[in-house]
Amino acid sequence: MNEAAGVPVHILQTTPLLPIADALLKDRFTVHRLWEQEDAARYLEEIGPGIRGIATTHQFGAVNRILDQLPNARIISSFGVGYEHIDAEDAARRGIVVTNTPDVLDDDVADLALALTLATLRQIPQADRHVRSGRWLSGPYPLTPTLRGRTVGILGMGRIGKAIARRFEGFGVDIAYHARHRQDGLGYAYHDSAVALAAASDLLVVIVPGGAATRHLVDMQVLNALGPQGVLINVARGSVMDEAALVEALEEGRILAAGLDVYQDEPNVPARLLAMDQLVLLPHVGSATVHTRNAMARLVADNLLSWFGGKGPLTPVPESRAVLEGMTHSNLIK
Ligand code: NAP
Ligand code: 8YV
Repeated sequence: MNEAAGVPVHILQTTPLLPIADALLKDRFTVHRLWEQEDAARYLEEIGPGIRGIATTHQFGAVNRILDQLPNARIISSFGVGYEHIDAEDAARRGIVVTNTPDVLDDDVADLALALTLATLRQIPQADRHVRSGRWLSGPYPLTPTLRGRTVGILGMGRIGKAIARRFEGFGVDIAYHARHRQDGLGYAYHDSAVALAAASDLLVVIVPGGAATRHLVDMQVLNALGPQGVLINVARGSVMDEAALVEALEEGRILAAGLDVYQDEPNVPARLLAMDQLVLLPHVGSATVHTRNAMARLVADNLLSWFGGKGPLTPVPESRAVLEGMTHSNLIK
């Protein structure tokens, strides 16, 4: 219910969210659950004009494809910090604000990046398999590569990149980075391209956003620059990585090993990656703790509650600034 106006506010929810978000949304809005409809297209025709806000997730994909049917929607609240599945500029042209869920997931994603790094270098899953399979009875596990003496290159020095860098500081390694801009006051070496960063590093952690601008930013040139002792950790998006080049680089020993949380075509992982033992493969679980996923789900709901309470969005994406500029408090939710 929009308490100010005393009329129900209709929200379209494209995909399931966690119970914490369901409860908050149900309490205040009339929620239309698209994934439960047998004929989604027909359902949208019926209820579309009445919809004023959208709650969505990465799983739904390109939400812009249904915006023509939602002419009165003014806000898209998306689960996840990455929002490359939404064309936020197109939304802005339609006068629609987009929100995502930054900050609340930084620590868990950074923890996972460090865990994946150590698991890859010290071959923790492989060593676990050595014990479980009984092979320890026939001999010790072989010696592994190390973090010691490595320079860690961080590709992307935003919220999560900084949280990862802070954790690596505790491991006593040198840290370098590349992003579009050099940041004043950061005590890490800046490199002006991904290739230059890889050449200066022997462990590359990728944490830039996905989308067209970063597609295949990590290509064969970057992998060659990382070198035969180099290790790649990707906790960003599969699209950032030229996956075919990665397979080739690993098979040919152009780099030593990799730890991956994300893939080009999730949940499909190429058989050639699955076949290699110098890889640690995770199923996109960077933020996947109960604590963090609940915080993300709550923020999806809170953005809608704040907007329809006339207080504006809590965490709008940069492309939505143009929509928000010029809006006064009184016309924020019109
Ligand atoms: P953020 O604060 O926006 O930081 C992004 C960083 O990437 C910034 O330093 C930015 O550069 C840099 N960057 C953007 N485009 C670039 C380009 N074309 N070339 C080089 N650098 C570029 O984002 P965040 O909150 O840290 O999140 C980063 C990404 O992590 C998300 O978008 C998402 O895809 C991914 N993620 C994955 C998981 C998982 O489960 N594995 C979980 C959460 C997030 P400037 O500083 O110069 O602007
Ligand atoms: C989520 C993520 O798992 O926030 C992101 O960008 O990649 C993850 O935290 C993903 O968005 C789930 O849809």
